[in-house]
Amino acid sequence: MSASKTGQLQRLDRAHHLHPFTDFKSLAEEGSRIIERAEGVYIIDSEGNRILDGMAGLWCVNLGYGREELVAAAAEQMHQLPYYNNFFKTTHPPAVQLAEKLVSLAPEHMNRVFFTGSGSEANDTVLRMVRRYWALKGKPGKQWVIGRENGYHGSTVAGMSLGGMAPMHEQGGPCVPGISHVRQPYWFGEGRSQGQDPDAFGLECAAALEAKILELGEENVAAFIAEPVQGAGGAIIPPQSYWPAVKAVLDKYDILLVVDEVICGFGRLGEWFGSVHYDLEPDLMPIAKGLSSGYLPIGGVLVGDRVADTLIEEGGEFFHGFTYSGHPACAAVALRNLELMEAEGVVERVRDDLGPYLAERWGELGDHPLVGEARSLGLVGALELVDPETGERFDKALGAGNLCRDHSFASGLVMRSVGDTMIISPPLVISREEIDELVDKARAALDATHQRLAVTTPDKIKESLT
Ligand code: PXG
Repeated sequence: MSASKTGQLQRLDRAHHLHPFTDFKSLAEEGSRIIERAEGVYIIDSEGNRILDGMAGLWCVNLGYGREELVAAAAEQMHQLPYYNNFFKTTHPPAVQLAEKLVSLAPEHMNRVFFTGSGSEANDTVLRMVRRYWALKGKPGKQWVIGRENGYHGSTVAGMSLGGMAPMHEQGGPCVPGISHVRQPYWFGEGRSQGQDPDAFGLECAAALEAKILELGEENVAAFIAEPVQGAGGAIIPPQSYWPAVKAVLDKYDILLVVDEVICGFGRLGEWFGSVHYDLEPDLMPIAKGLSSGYLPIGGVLVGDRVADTLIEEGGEFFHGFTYSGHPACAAVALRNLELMEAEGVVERVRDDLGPYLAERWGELGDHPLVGEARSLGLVGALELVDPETGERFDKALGAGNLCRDHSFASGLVMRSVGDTMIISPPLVISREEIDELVDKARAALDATHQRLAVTTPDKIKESLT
Protein backbone atom coordinates (compact mmCIF):
# COMPACT_ATOMS: atom_id res chain seq x y z
CA MET A 1 0.00 0.00 0.00
CA SER A 2 1.36 3.44 -0.84
CA ALA A 3 2.40 5.83 1.91
CA SER A 4 -0.38 8.22 0.90
CA LYS A 5 -3.00 5.44 1.13
CA THR A 6 -1.68 4.53 4.58
CA GLY A 7 -1.89 8.17 5.62
CA GLN A 8 -5.42 8.47 4.29
CA LEU A 9 -6.58 5.40 6.21
CA GLN A 10 -4.92 6.68 9.38
CA ARG A 11 -6.73 10.00 9.00
CA LEU A 12 -10.10 8.30 8.55
CA ASP A 13 -9.37 5.98 11.45
CA ARG A 14 -8.60 8.95 13.67
CA ALA A 15 -11.75 10.76 12.53
CA HIS A 16 -14.33 7.99 12.90
CA HIS A 17 -13.10 4.87 14.66
CA LEU A 18 -13.19 4.36 18.43
CA HIS A 19 -10.84 1.44 19.12
CA PRO A 20 -11.37 -1.13 21.92
CA PHE A 21 -9.27 -0.78 25.10
CA THR A 22 -7.67 2.40 23.79
CA ASP A 23 -6.90 5.90 25.00
CA PHE A 24 -8.70 7.57 22.08
CA LYS A 25 -6.85 10.85 22.34
CA SER A 26 -3.32 9.49 22.47
CA LEU A 27 -4.00 7.03 19.64
CA ALA A 28 -5.30 9.89 17.51
CA GLU A 29 -2.00 11.68 18.14
CA GLU A 30 0.16 8.65 17.30
CA GLY A 31 -1.91 7.12 14.47
CA SER A 32 -2.59 3.41 14.22
CA ARG A 33 -0.54 0.74 12.51
CA ILE A 34 -2.51 -0.82 9.67
CA ILE A 35 -2.33 -4.59 9.33
CA GLU A 36 -3.13 -5.50 5.78
CA ARG A 37 -2.61 -9.23 5.38
CA ALA A 38 -1.17 -12.27 7.07
CA GLU A 39 0.26 -15.71 6.37
CA GLY A 40 1.30 -18.54 8.66
CA VAL A 41 2.54 -16.93 11.87
CA TYR A 42 3.29 -13.53 10.29
CA ILE A 43 1.24 -10.37 9.92
CA ILE A 44 2.17 -7.79 7.27
CA ASP A 45 1.48 -4.10 7.74
CA SER A 46 0.65 -1.46 5.15
CA GLU A 47 4.34 -0.53 4.89
CA GLY A 48 5.21 -4.10 3.98
CA ASN A 49 6.79 -4.96 7.36
CA ARG A 50 6.57 -8.66 8.17
CA ILE A 51 6.01 -9.18 11.86
CA LEU A 52 6.00 -12.49 13.77
CA ASP A 53 2.65 -12.57 15.55
CA GLY A 54 3.66 -13.72 19.01
CA MET A 55 0.09 -13.18 20.26
CA ALA A 56 -1.86 -15.18 17.63
CA GLY A 57 -3.99 -12.08 17.02
CA LEU A 58 -5.59 -11.72 20.42
CA TRP A 59 -4.81 -15.24 21.74
CA CYS A 60 -7.00 -16.81 19.08
CA VAL A 61 -5.43 -17.60 15.69
CA ASN A 62 -4.45 -21.10 16.79
CA LEU A 63 -4.14 -22.59 13.29
CA GLY A 64 -2.28 -19.57 11.94
CA TYR A 65 -3.20 -17.30 9.05
CA GLY A 66 -4.06 -18.12 5.47
CA ARG A 67 -5.79 -21.47 5.98
CA GLU A 68 -7.72 -21.92 2.75
CA GLU A 69 -9.75 -24.80 4.22
CA LEU A 70 -11.35 -22.37 6.69
CA VAL A 71 -12.04 -19.81 3.99
CA ALA A 72 -13.67 -22.55 1.89
CA ALA A 73 -15.78 -23.76 4.84
CA ALA A 74 -17.11 -20.22 5.32
CA ALA A 75 -17.77 -19.69 1.61
CA GLU A 76 -19.56 -23.02 1.18
CA GLN A 77 -21.77 -22.39 4.17
CA MET A 78 -22.52 -18.83 3.07
CA HIS A 79 -23.73 -20.17 -0.27
CA GLN A 80 -25.78 -22.91 1.32
CA LEU A 81 -27.34 -21.05 4.24
CA PRO A 82 -25.73 -17.76 5.32
CA TYR A 83 -28.00 -17.32 8.30
CA TYR A 84 -30.65 -19.07 10.21
CA ASN A 85 -31.28 -19.18 13.93
CA ASN A 86 -31.61 -21.91 16.52
CA PHE A 87 -34.68 -20.42 18.19
CA PHE A 88 -38.27 -21.67 17.91
CA LYS A 89 -37.50 -25.37 17.57
CA THR A 90 -35.23 -25.01 14.51
CA THR A 91 -31.58 -25.74 13.90
CA HIS A 92 -29.18 -26.30 10.98
CA PRO A 93 -26.47 -28.85 10.19
CA PRO A 94 -23.34 -26.84 11.19
CA ALA A 95 -24.65 -26.07 14.69
CA VAL A 96 -25.57 -29.71 15.32
CA GLN A 97 -22.31 -31.06 13.92
CA LEU A 98 -20.21 -28.56 15.86
CA ALA A 99 -22.05 -29.40 19.09
CA GLU A 100 -21.36 -33.08 18.56
CA LYS A 101 -17.68 -32.46 17.77
CA LEU A 102 -17.16 -30.24 20.81
CA VAL A 103 -18.73 -32.79 23.12
CA SER A 104 -16.50 -35.51 21.69
CA LEU A 105 -13.42 -33.42 22.59
CA ALA A 106 -14.65 -32.22 26.00
CA PRO A 107 -14.30 -34.10 29.31
CA GLU A 108 -16.64 -37.08 29.45
CA HIS A 109 -19.24 -35.54 31.79
CA MET A 110 -19.84 -32.58 29.45
CA ASN A 111 -22.42 -33.46 26.82
CA ARG A 112 -24.14 -30.20 25.97
CA VAL A 113 -23.19 -26.83 24.53
CA PHE A 114 -24.97 -23.45 24.40
CA PHE A 115 -23.65 -21.24 21.57
CA THR A 116 -22.88 -17.54 21.77
CA GLY A 117 -21.13 -14.99 19.58
CA SER A 118 -18.16 -14.30 21.86
CA GLY A 119 -16.41 -15.12 25.13
CA SER A 120 -18.11 -12.24 26.91
CA GLU A 121 -21.54 -13.50 25.88
CA ALA A 122 -20.46 -16.97 27.05
CA ASN A 123 -19.79 -15.57 30.51
CA ASP A 124 -23.09 -13.69 30.58
CA THR A 125 -24.67 -17.05 29.82
CA VAL A 126 -22.68 -18.68 32.65
CA LEU A 127 -23.96 -16.17 35.19
CA ARG A 128 -27.57 -16.75 34.21
CA MET A 129 -27.14 -20.53 34.11
CA VAL A 130 -25.55 -20.96 37.53
CA ARG A 131 -28.12 -18.79 39.24
CA ARG A 132 -30.94 -20.58 37.42
CA TYR A 133 -29.46 -23.96 38.34
CA TRP A 134 -29.52 -23.27 42.07
CA ALA A 135 -32.99 -21.76 41.92
CA LEU A 136 -34.20 -24.97 40.26
CA LYS A 137 -32.42 -26.99 42.94
CA GLY A 138 -34.54 -25.25 45.57
CA LYS A 139 -31.60 -23.17 46.82
CA PRO A 140 -32.44 -19.70 45.48
CA GLY A 141 -30.12 -18.18 48.11
CA LYS A 142 -27.12 -19.54 46.25
CA GLN A 143 -26.60 -16.44 44.06
CA TRP A 144 -23.09 -15.20 44.78
CA VAL A 145 -20.39 -15.90 42.26
CA ILE A 146 -16.76 -15.62 43.32
CA GLY A 147 -14.16 -14.56 40.74
CA ARG A 148 -10.57 -13.45 41.16
CA GLU A 149 -8.76 -10.15 41.30
CA ASN A 150 -7.07 -9.49 37.94
CA GLY A 151 -9.10 -12.26 36.29
CA TYR A 152 -10.54 -11.51 32.84
CA HIS A 153 -13.92 -12.77 31.67
CA GLY A 154 -14.93 -10.23 29.05
CA SER A 155 -16.11 -6.72 28.52
CA THR A 156 -19.90 -6.88 28.69
CA VAL A 157 -21.35 -5.74 32.00
CA ALA A 158 -21.55 -9.30 33.35
CA GLY A 159 -18.17 -10.24 31.87
CA MET A 160 -16.36 -7.33 33.45
CA SER A 161 -18.18 -7.83 36.76
CA LEU A 162 -17.07 -11.47 36.91
CA GLY A 163 -13.57 -10.36 35.98
CA GLY A 164 -11.42 -8.65 38.56
CA MET A 165 -9.89 -5.81 36.55
CA ALA A 166 -10.11 -2.80 38.86
CA PRO A 167 -9.79 -0.18 36.06
CA MET A 168 -12.80 -1.73 34.31
CA HIS A 169 -14.86 -1.74 37.51
CA GLU A 170 -14.12 1.95 37.95
CA GLN A 171 -15.76 2.89 34.64
CA GLY A 172 -19.41 2.73 33.66
CA GLY A 173 -21.26 2.54 36.94
CA PRO A 174 -21.95 -0.27 39.38
CA CYS A 175 -21.06 -3.85 38.56
CA VAL A 176 -23.60 -6.67 38.57
CA PRO A 177 -24.49 -7.31 42.21
CA GLY A 178 -23.70 -10.61 43.92
CA ILE A 179 -20.16 -11.01 42.57
CA SER A 180 -17.11 -10.99 44.80
CA HIS A 181 -13.38 -11.49 44.16
CA VAL A 182 -10.56 -13.27 45.92
CA ARG A 183 -6.82 -12.96 45.51
CA GLN A 184 -5.11 -14.35 42.43
CA PRO A 185 -2.42 -17.06 42.56
CA TYR A 186 0.22 -14.72 41.16
CA TRP A 187 3.37 -15.79 42.94
CA PHE A 188 5.82 -13.45 41.21
CA GLY A 189 3.57 -10.44 41.68
CA GLU A 190 2.24 -11.10 45.16
CA GLY A 191 3.91 -14.05 46.89
CA ARG A 192 7.58 -13.56 46.09
CA SER A 193 7.89 -10.23 47.86
CA GLN A 194 6.74 -11.89 51.09
CA GLY A 195 9.58 -14.39 50.63
CA GLN A 196 7.05 -17.17 50.29
CA ASP A 197 7.56 -20.53 48.61
CA PRO A 198 5.23 -20.81 45.53
CA ASP A 199 3.34 -23.84 46.84
CA ALA A 200 2.75 -22.29 50.25
CA PHE A 201 1.48 -19.20 48.44
CA GLY A 202 -0.84 -21.33 46.26
CA LEU A 203 -2.35 -22.88 49.39
CA GLU A 204 -2.79 -19.44 50.93
CA CYS A 205 -4.78 -18.33 47.84
CA ALA A 206 -7.01 -21.41 48.08
CA ALA A 207 -7.50 -20.65 51.78
CA ALA A 208 -8.57 -17.12 50.81
CA LEU A 209 -11.32 -18.67 48.68
CA GLU A 210 -12.52 -20.75 51.61
CA ALA A 211 -12.50 -17.70 53.86
CA LYS A 212 -14.60 -15.78 51.32
CA ILE A 213 -17.12 -18.64 51.09
CA LEU A 214 -17.47 -18.66 54.87
CA GLU A 215 -17.79 -14.85 54.93
CA LEU A 216 -20.62 -14.91 52.36
CA GLY A 217 -22.14 -18.09 53.82
CA GLU A 218 -21.83 -21.35 51.91
CA GLU A 219 -25.61 -21.41 51.43
CA ASN A 220 -25.27 -18.19 49.42
CA VAL A 221 -22.45 -19.12 47.05
CA ALA A 222 -23.37 -20.46 43.61
CA ALA A 223 -20.07 -20.76 41.76
CA PHE A 224 -16.39 -19.96 41.49
CA ILE A 225 -15.09 -18.75 38.10
CA ALA A 226 -11.45 -18.75 37.02
CA GLU A 227 -9.12 -19.15 34.07
CA PRO A 228 -6.83 -22.21 34.33
CA VAL A 229 -3.89 -19.89 33.51
CA GLN A 230 -4.77 -16.18 33.65
CA GLY A 231 -4.33 -14.69 30.18
CA ALA A 232 -5.01 -10.96 29.99
CA GLY A 233 -3.90 -10.61 33.63
CA GLY A 234 -0.34 -11.48 32.56
CA ALA A 235 0.00 -15.14 31.56
CA ILE A 236 -0.07 -16.15 35.21
CA ILE A 237 0.60 -19.85 35.80
CA PRO A 238 -0.61 -20.85 39.26
CA PRO A 239 1.64 -22.77 41.66
CA GLN A 240 1.17 -26.56 41.46
CA SER A 241 -0.53 -26.60 44.86
CA TYR A 242 -3.29 -24.17 43.85
CA TRP A 243 -5.83 -26.05 41.74
CA PRO A 244 -6.04 -29.27 43.82
CA ALA A 245 -6.60 -27.16 46.94
CA VAL A 246 -9.26 -25.02 45.22
CA LYS A 247 -11.07 -28.12 44.00
CA ALA A 248 -11.13 -29.55 47.52
CA VAL A 249 -12.65 -26.32 48.87
CA LEU A 250 -15.38 -26.23 46.18
CA ASP A 251 -16.26 -29.88 46.77
CA LYS A 252 -16.46 -29.33 50.51
CA TYR A 253 -19.09 -26.59 50.13
CA ASP A 254 -20.92 -27.87 47.03
CA ILE A 255 -20.10 -24.90 44.83
CA LEU A 256 -20.07 -25.05 41.03
CA LEU A 257 -16.75 -24.65 39.22
CA VAL A 258 -16.71 -22.53 36.07
CA VAL A 259 -13.43 -22.81 34.18
CA ASP A 260 -13.05 -20.05 31.60
CA GLU A 261 -11.40 -21.79 28.64
CA VAL A 262 -11.64 -18.83 26.25
CA ILE A 263 -7.82 -18.64 26.05
CA CYS A 264 -6.67 -21.98 27.47
CA GLY A 265 -9.07 -24.09 25.40
CA PHE A 266 -8.21 -25.65 22.04
CA GLY A 267 -4.61 -26.58 22.62
CA ARG A 268 -2.99 -23.55 24.21
CA LEU A 269 -1.73 -25.53 27.23
CA GLY A 270 -1.07 -28.73 25.27
CA GLU A 271 -4.46 -30.35 25.92
CA TRP A 272 -7.81 -29.69 24.28
CA PHE A 273 -8.79 -27.82 27.44
CA GLY A 274 -6.82 -26.29 30.30
CA SER A 275 -9.20 -28.19 32.59
CA VAL A 276 -7.73 -31.44 31.31
CA HIS A 277 -4.18 -30.27 31.99
CA TYR A 278 -5.12 -29.43 35.59
CA ASP A 279 -7.69 -32.25 35.99
CA LEU A 280 -10.45 -29.83 37.02
CA GLU A 281 -13.73 -31.53 36.01
CA PRO A 282 -15.61 -28.23 35.74
CA ASP A 283 -19.38 -27.83 35.74
CA LEU A 284 -19.27 -25.19 33.01
CA MET A 285 -16.64 -24.14 30.46
CA PRO A 286 -17.04 -20.87 28.52
CA ILE A 287 -15.19 -21.10 25.19
CA ALA A 288 -14.46 -18.79 22.20
CA LYS A 289 -11.32 -17.52 20.39
CA GLY A 290 -9.40 -20.68 19.32
CA LEU A 291 -12.71 -22.46 18.70
CA SER A 292 -12.68 -20.94 15.19
CA SER A 293 -9.00 -19.86 15.26
CA GLY A 294 -10.54 -16.38 15.24
CA TYR A 295 -11.55 -16.63 11.57
CA LEU A 296 -15.17 -15.87 12.46
CA PRO A 297 -16.64 -14.85 15.82
CA ILE A 298 -18.14 -17.69 17.84
CA GLY A 299 -18.27 -18.71 21.49
CA GLY A 300 -20.25 -20.98 23.74
CA VAL A 301 -20.60 -22.69 27.08
CA LEU A 302 -19.92 -26.39 27.49
CA VAL A 303 -22.29 -27.60 30.19
CA GLY A 304 -21.66 -30.58 32.49
CA ASP A 305 -24.38 -33.18 33.00
CA ARG A 306 -25.18 -32.07 36.53
CA VAL A 307 -26.26 -28.59 35.40
CA ALA A 308 -27.58 -29.57 31.95
CA ASP A 309 -29.81 -32.35 33.29
CA THR A 310 -31.39 -29.96 35.79
CA LEU A 311 -31.95 -27.21 33.23
CA ILE A 312 -33.47 -29.73 30.82
CA GLU A 313 -35.56 -31.82 33.21
CA GLU A 314 -36.76 -29.15 35.59
CA GLY A 315 -36.19 -25.79 33.91
CA GLY A 316 -38.90 -25.17 31.34
CA GLU A 317 -37.99 -22.40 28.92
CA PHE A 318 -34.61 -20.74 29.49
CA PHE A 319 -35.19 -17.13 28.49
CA HIS A 320 -31.76 -16.48 27.05
CA GLY A 321 -30.05 -16.51 23.66
CA PHE A 322 -28.51 -14.42 20.91
CA THR A 323 -29.39 -13.76 17.26
CA TYR A 324 -26.04 -15.27 16.34
CA SER A 325 -26.07 -18.23 18.76
CA GLY A 326 -24.59 -21.02 16.60
CA HIS A 327 -24.42 -18.85 13.46
CA PRO A 328 -24.13 -21.30 10.52
CA ALA A 329 -21.04 -19.83 8.83
CA CYS A 330 -19.22 -19.41 12.15
CA ALA A 331 -20.16 -22.93 13.21
CA ALA A 332 -19.01 -24.38 9.89
CA VAL A 333 -15.63 -22.66 10.22
CA ALA A 334 -15.27 -23.77 13.85
CA LEU A 335 -16.09 -27.36 12.90
CA ARG A 336 -13.52 -27.37 10.09
CA ASN A 337 -10.98 -25.76 12.43
CA LEU A 338 -11.41 -28.52 15.02
CA GLU A 339 -11.26 -31.22 12.34
CA LEU A 340 -8.00 -29.78 11.02
CA MET A 341 -6.52 -29.52 14.49
CA GLU A 342 -7.38 -33.15 15.11
CA ALA A 343 -6.15 -34.39 11.74
CA GLU A 344 -2.85 -32.51 12.06
CA GLY A 345 -2.24 -33.53 15.68
CA VAL A 346 -1.82 -29.86 16.66
CA VAL A 347 -2.66 -30.32 20.34
CA GLU A 348 -0.35 -33.31 20.81
CA ARG A 349 2.47 -31.42 19.10
CA VAL A 350 2.09 -28.54 21.54
CA ARG A 351 2.13 -30.97 24.47
CA ASP A 352 4.97 -33.22 23.35
CA ASP A 353 7.21 -31.04 21.21
CA LEU A 354 6.56 -27.31 20.86
CA GLY A 355 5.59 -26.65 24.50
CA PRO A 356 8.74 -28.30 25.93
CA TYR A 357 10.85 -26.63 23.22
CA LEU A 358 9.42 -23.19 24.01
CA ALA A 359 9.99 -23.83 27.73
CA GLU A 360 13.66 -24.54 27.03
CA ARG A 361 14.28 -21.61 24.69
CA TRP A 362 12.06 -19.08 26.50
CA GLY A 363 13.62 -20.16 29.81
CA GLU A 364 17.03 -19.02 28.48
CA LEU A 365 15.75 -15.45 28.59
CA GLY A 366 15.76 -15.81 32.37
CA ASP A 367 19.49 -15.03 32.27
CA HIS A 368 18.86 -11.54 30.83
CA PRO A 369 19.58 -8.78 33.37
CA LEU A 370 16.09 -7.31 32.90
CA VAL A 371 14.26 -10.60 33.49
CA GLY A 372 13.20 -11.57 37.00
CA GLU A 373 11.27 -14.64 35.87
CA ALA A 374 10.75 -16.42 32.54
CA ARG A 375 7.83 -18.86 32.62
CA SER A 376 5.80 -20.81 30.09
CA LEU A 377 3.29 -23.62 29.80
CA GLY A 378 2.29 -25.08 26.45
CA LEU A 379 2.45 -22.13 24.08
CA VAL A 380 1.86 -19.30 26.51
CA GLY A 381 4.77 -17.49 28.10
CA ALA A 382 5.71 -14.48 30.19
CA LEU A 383 8.77 -12.48 31.23
CA GLU A 384 8.76 -10.39 34.39
CA LEU A 385 10.84 -7.25 33.88
CA VAL A 386 12.86 -6.09 36.88
CA ASP A 387 15.46 -3.44 37.62
CA PRO A 388 18.84 -5.22 37.29
CA GLU A 389 20.24 -3.12 40.15
CA THR A 390 17.72 -4.28 42.71
CA GLY A 391 15.94 -7.31 41.22
CA GLU A 392 12.68 -5.51 42.06
CA ARG A 393 10.04 -3.98 39.80
CA PHE A 394 10.81 -0.71 38.03
CA ASP A 395 8.93 2.42 38.99
CA LYS A 396 5.61 2.00 37.16
CA ALA A 397 5.84 5.48 35.69
CA LEU A 398 8.89 4.42 33.67
CA GLY A 399 6.66 2.27 31.50
CA ALA A 400 9.40 -0.36 31.01
CA GLY A 401 6.87 -2.89 29.68
CA ASN A 402 5.53 -0.51 27.04
CA LEU A 403 9.08 0.41 26.01
CA CYS A 404 9.92 -3.26 25.55
CA ARG A 405 6.70 -3.85 23.61
CA ASP A 406 7.51 -0.98 21.24
CA HIS A 407 11.09 -2.22 20.71
CA SER A 408 9.70 -5.67 20.09
CA PHE A 409 7.27 -4.46 17.44
CA ALA A 410 10.07 -2.48 15.80
CA SER A 411 12.27 -5.59 15.70
CA GLY A 412 9.50 -7.60 14.04
CA LEU A 413 7.74 -9.39 16.90
CA VAL A 414 4.33 -8.82 18.46
CA MET A 415 4.94 -9.31 22.17
CA ARG A 416 2.44 -7.72 24.54
CA SER A 417 2.97 -5.94 27.79
CA VAL A 418 0.72 -6.13 30.82
CA GLY A 419 2.37 -3.58 33.08
CA ASP A 420 5.97 -4.83 33.22
CA THR A 421 5.06 -8.39 32.29
CA MET A 422 5.84 -9.29 28.67
CA ILE A 423 3.61 -12.01 27.25
CA ILE A 424 3.46 -14.27 24.22
CA SER A 425 0.88 -16.72 22.96
CA PRO A 426 1.85 -17.61 19.37
CA PRO A 427 -0.17 -19.63 16.85
CA LEU A 428 -0.05 -23.33 17.69
CA VAL A 429 1.32 -24.14 14.23
CA ILE A 430 4.55 -22.24 14.88
CA SER A 431 7.67 -24.25 13.94
CA ARG A 432 10.79 -24.77 16.07
CA GLU A 433 12.70 -22.41 13.75
CA GLU A 434 10.02 -19.76 14.23
CA ILE A 435 10.24 -20.27 18.00
CA ASP A 436 13.99 -19.61 17.68
CA GLU A 437 13.21 -16.43 15.76
CA LEU A 438 10.66 -15.38 18.38
CA VAL A 439 13.15 -15.87 21.22
CA ASP A 440 15.93 -14.03 19.34
CA LYS A 441 13.65 -11.08 18.66
CA ALA A 442 12.43 -11.04 22.27
CA ARG A 443 16.07 -10.93 23.41
CA ALA A 444 16.81 -8.09 20.98
CA ALA A 445 13.83 -6.17 22.40
CA LEU A 446 15.10 -6.78 25.95
CA ASP A 447 18.58 -5.55 24.98
CA ALA A 448 17.19 -2.41 23.37
CA THR A 449 15.00 -1.75 26.42
CA HIS A 450 17.94 -2.32 28.76
CA GLN A 451 20.11 0.09 26.82
CA ARG A 452 17.41 2.71 26.71
CA LEU A 453 16.73 2.45 30.43
CA ALA A 454 20.45 2.60 31.19
CA VAL A 455 21.28 5.69 29.14
CA THR A 456 18.19 7.76 29.76
CA THR A 457 17.02 9.37 32.93
CA PRO A 458 13.57 8.39 34.19
CA ASP A 459 12.32 11.92 33.47
CA LYS A 460 13.38 11.74 29.84
CA ILE A 461 11.66 8.40 29.40
CA LYS A 462 8.48 9.75 30.93
CA GLU A 463 8.71 12.75 28.62
CA SER A 464 9.17 10.63 25.53
CA LEU A 465 6.20 8.44 26.47
CA THR A 466 3.77 11.31 26.81
N1 PXG B 1 -12.65 -14.92 28.92
C1 PXG B 1 -11.32 -14.86 28.79
C2 PXG B 1 -10.45 -15.74 29.63
C3 PXG B 1 -10.76 -13.99 27.84
O1 PXG B 1 -9.43 -13.92 27.71
C4 PXG B 1 -13.00 -13.30 27.26
C5 PXG B 1 -13.48 -14.17 28.20
C6 PXG B 1 -13.97 -12.47 26.46
O2 PXG B 1 -14.02 -12.90 25.15
P1 PXG B 1 -14.54 -11.90 23.99
O3 PXG B 1 -14.66 -12.82 22.81
O4 PXG B 1 -15.83 -11.36 24.41
O5 PXG B 1 -13.48 -10.83 23.84
C7 PXG B 1 -11.62 -13.20 27.06
C8 PXG B 1 -11.09 -12.23 26.04
C9 PXG B 1 -6.00 -8.85 26.26
C10 PXG B 1 -7.37 -9.19 25.82
O6 PXG B 1 -5.70 -7.66 26.31
C11 PXG B 1 -7.89 -10.42 26.13
C12 PXG B 1 -9.20 -10.72 25.74
C13 PXG B 1 -9.94 -9.80 25.03
C14 PXG B 1 -9.40 -8.56 24.72
C15 PXG B 1 -8.10 -8.25 25.12
O7 PXG B 1 -5.22 -9.75 26.58
N2 PXG B 1 -9.73 -11.92 26.14
